[in-house]
Amino acid sequence: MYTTELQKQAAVTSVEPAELLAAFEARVAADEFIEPKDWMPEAYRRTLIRQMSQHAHSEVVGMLPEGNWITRAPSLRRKAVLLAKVQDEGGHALYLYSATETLGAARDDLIDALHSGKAKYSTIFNYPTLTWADIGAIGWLVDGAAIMNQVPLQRTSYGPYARAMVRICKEESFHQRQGYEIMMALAGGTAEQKRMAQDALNRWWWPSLMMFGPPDDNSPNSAQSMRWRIKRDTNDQLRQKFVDITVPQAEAIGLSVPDPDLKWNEARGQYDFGAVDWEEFYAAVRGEGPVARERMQARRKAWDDGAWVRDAATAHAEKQRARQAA
Ligand code: BYC
Repeated sequence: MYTTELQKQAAVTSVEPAELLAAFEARVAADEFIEPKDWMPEAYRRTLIRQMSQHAHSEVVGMLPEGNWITRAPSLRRKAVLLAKVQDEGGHALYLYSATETLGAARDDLIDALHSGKAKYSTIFNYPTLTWADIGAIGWLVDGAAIMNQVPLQRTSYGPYARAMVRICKEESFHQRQGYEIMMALAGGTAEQKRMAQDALNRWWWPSLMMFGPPDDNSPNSAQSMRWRIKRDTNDQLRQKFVDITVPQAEAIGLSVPDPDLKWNEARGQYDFGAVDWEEFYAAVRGEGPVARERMQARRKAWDDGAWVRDAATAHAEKQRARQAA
């Protein structure tokens, strides 16, 4: 778990030698990447394990709402695209779990934490996907919000996390476009299709704004994560950017954002927007979202159903190892 004697000593005694800490901070300040074998403060390592594993869990749980629509996609083309997108999310989780393992975390422990409800995952995936338009809204808004958050993470201070983000962002960008294209088709279709698109936007808008996390003055982790350059922008900065980019996209396809207080502010060069319902957000964080229970049940069932695959893969690897040794 610990790659150098100094790391081990520092972790065991909780004493972080001042010169190591100073060197670490200087490297972060110089925008150098911190790599797995480098010394790092315990709290930095723990913060990364928390954020990266929760990010991985979000990708895994995020496969569920869209997975529900693979068999019901309205055409073969839509089905093939959705299948590829959901597979991409599984891949993102794998890169992120692997990157988290470089910090000394065991994958089984991370997965246990998800299944026992100890670890969080994004609140957004505790909302149901009621119509096909929700698949458009998820791609456009949820993946759109994810990109807004993840593009800066390509320059996060921990090397393996930053590099995982490069590939993830390329794929998320395709996901966002496929979602917007679904919304464009629906908004330009029959009156009923346009109504579906508007209804999906109405239901997904506010939960998408919540994805960026609590407001800055109520975000316990932000200040330290910004200092360590784990986070490169604050929750509120990213939320504002998302609103500014997304509102014109809604207007371009004739949909309206469900916020009576939304107004362009000429002086700021940004939109003013209404208050997010933070009570709803905290309830979802506590696992009380509309379909939170179903999501965790589906996740645990998938894990149990997949036991034979993991057993077979382990047996196969052992056989290969034994053959090579012989
Ligand atoms: N949901 O101090 P804060 C995807 C928690 S997947 C749940 O601001 P931080 C996709 C937070 O964890 C996208 N919990 O925290 C997949 C903290 O509690 P803990 C997922 C939330 O970490 C499939 C507490 O609230 N993206 O796009 O500085 C299909 C206080 O918050 C949420 C990532 O994970 C939330 N929304 O900032 C389609 C990005 N927000 O952990 C799409 C990586 C906050 O102390 N993560 N909490 O117990 C991050 O950038 C940061 O962790 C956050 C939160 C901005 C999310």
